[in-house]
Amino acid sequence: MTFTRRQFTRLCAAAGLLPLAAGPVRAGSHQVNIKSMEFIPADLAIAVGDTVTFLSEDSPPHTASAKDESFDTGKLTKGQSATITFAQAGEFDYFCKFHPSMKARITVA
Ligand SMILES: [Cu+2]
Repeated sequence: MTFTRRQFTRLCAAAGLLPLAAGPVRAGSHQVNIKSMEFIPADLAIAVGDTVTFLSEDSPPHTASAKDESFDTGKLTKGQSATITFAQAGEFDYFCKFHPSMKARITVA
């Protein structure tokens, strides 16, 4: 029994033998919820290149603003979110500009 090239390719694909095209490594994505005047989680460890989406689920407006000014979500009202990409390693302390007692940290390694 002989196979045409097309049949052979189909057979291999069906058997899962064809290597899938290797895509770029996908950066991780994380979420910080802003709720009851808190960033949750308050301490988050991520990898360089990952993204963090800050989602407000709180009635008062909030921001997630880096102490070193490396990022700032701007004002987020309930239901709004902002996504930040962390391209540099380091420890990033951040706070809410409206409620400076709200503090949290993202560690990028
Ligand atoms: Cu706030």
